[in-house]
Amino acid sequence: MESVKGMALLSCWVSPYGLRCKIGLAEKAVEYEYREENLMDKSALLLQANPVHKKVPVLIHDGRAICESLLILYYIDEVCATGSPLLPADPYARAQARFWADFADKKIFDAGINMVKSKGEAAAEAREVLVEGLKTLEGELGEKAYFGGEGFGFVDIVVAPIIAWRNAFEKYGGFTLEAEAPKLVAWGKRCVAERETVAQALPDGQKVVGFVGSFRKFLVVCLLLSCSMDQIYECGTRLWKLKGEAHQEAKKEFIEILKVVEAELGDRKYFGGDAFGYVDIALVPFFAWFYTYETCGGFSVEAEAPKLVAWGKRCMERESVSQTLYDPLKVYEFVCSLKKKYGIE
Ligand SMILES: N[C@@H](CCC(=O)N[C@@H](CS)C(=O)NCC(=O)O)C(=O)O
Repeated sequence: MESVKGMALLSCWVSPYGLRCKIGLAEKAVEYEYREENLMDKSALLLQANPVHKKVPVLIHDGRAICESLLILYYIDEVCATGSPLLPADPYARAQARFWADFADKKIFDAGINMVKSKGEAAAEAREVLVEGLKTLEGELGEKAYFGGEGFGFVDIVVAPIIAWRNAFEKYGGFTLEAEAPKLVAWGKRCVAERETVAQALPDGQKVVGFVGSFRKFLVVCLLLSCSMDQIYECGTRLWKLKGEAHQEAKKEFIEILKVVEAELGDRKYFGGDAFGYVDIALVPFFAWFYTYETCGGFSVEAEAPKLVAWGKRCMERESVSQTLYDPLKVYEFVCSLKKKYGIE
């Protein structure tokens, strides 16, 4: 593992799990290096440091990695003599703090993130867990200033990232925290007003909303992409393998798929906009198959989905594509040889 002297935190600015570590490190007055990770393109260091989950946050201390945000907080509390202790001294109070930290993970953050990542029934189920969790957490806070009593402590650190995620949870959950758990709102304001460690660590709630919005779009594209790729391949195979009615059905279905994919492209240059991106990379190999599909299917791809053909030609202007894709005639010859092998015709 790349040698890291002292402490380094690998995280992503929006990760609630990473944010609680930032607050904990600030509370312990620990000096450390912060390394922002791109979760779409994880660093070799992150993959080496957290080979099991490959997730942030990871704390690296003198070359050794500690994974999982709660374990990071326990660790810094034990090894750093600076700042104030994070966990209470009394064993029973410590056990209680650990209980609520675990509760916050499962019922608030895991549920909330599941909710914003899903749709339909799954999103509704996660929302229910989240809202129930928030109410239960509010019950635990009761009339206290902080979860541990008068002073800001461990459970506050663990839960604090909700202050930044609140807007996103509200937007995609269709509820307001003020209506469901007003004391938590007041607690959040208190944390920001009274603890610089919190105010400085947390990103703006609207920035988190923007991030979640883009992430949801990305997920929709991934879903469309994986469905389209499977469908094109499966339906395209039926086009050259089957005859009669089944062949006619495959042809109809194939043209429908082409139209769905073309509608997603719209008037954009590439699937992601002006820049050639991963959706283009994933779909463009089919462009070399269009000739085979239209010859075996008895239709013209250009007539059915002209924008898709124009997109394919545009992609072919890129050397990375033109040098990689096979000549469409070669693909057709290959399919003819397969047909002979399988005794089709
Ligand atoms: N239980 C873990 C959760 C960490 C987690 O889910 N991290 C997310 C970012 S919020 C991540 O790294 N995701 C990347 C991936 O799943 O590939 C913790 O408390 O540290």
